[in-house]
Amino acid sequence: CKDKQTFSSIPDNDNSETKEVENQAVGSVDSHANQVSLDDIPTLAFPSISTSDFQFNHEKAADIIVEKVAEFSNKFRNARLVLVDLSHKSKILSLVKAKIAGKNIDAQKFFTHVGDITHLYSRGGLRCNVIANAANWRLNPGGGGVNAAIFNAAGPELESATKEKVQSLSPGNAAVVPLPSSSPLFTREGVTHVIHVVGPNMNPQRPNCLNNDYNKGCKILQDAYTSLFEGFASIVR
Ligand code: AR6
Repeated sequence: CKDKQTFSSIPDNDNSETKEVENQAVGSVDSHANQVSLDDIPTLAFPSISTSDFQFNHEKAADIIVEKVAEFSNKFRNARLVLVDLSHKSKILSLVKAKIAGKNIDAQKFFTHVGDITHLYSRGGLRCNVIANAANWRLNPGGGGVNAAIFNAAGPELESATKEKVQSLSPGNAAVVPLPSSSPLFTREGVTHVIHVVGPNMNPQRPNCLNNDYNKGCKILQDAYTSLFEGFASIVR
């Protein structure tokens, strides 16, 4: 099985995903093969919020990801959460995988994946109908990192859909934006929604820097993931 979804003994899912598995409690049943199509399972792919440009401490961020995934993943009867990063050398993916081992989290409902979040299906065979964006408070396409990648890949459709929905977002909050079906991310990757999330900023070169105040920072990052996962739950429902 190429659907590598465990944390310690099996490396990240880095290429194509097995599209069908034996019938489980998730997904829709194919009446002919009596199998479940993984493509049909609502899936949120999310990057590690704040840990690159916003310079948030990776150990603390990993603790919060694990805490929030543990809180939410088993609440989803029929949905998956996937933490994504670009490289096999990703420190945050390694930390999360180490910290999650031994926790009571269903490996079908949460796993990690190495790849570009804008090409999860076309290059990795992983269907994710929802992707999260580590956004800036203005919800501008610019900057770098995953924000620029998602706005570039989605085309002007995402910018206009975002502006229709919300003008700005304060740290710790998320906004769900339905993606117009003309967007290349929709047609090529099957992404129907983007959830913008603004995390805490520890980078003095960026707005709203918390000056190393990790009491505030951790609270804001927890709120950001809560808001992200609740936003995803509102789509799945
Ligand atoms: N696919 C998957 N993961 C990615 C990709 C990608 N294409 N690009 C980056 N990552 P960052 P932040 C990972 O810096 O720290 C922007 O300028 C990356 O390796 O994108 O929250 C915004 O406008 C890291 O693990 O977001 C904001 O101003 C994670 O995504 C600011 O950066 C987040 O890295 C937000 O900074």
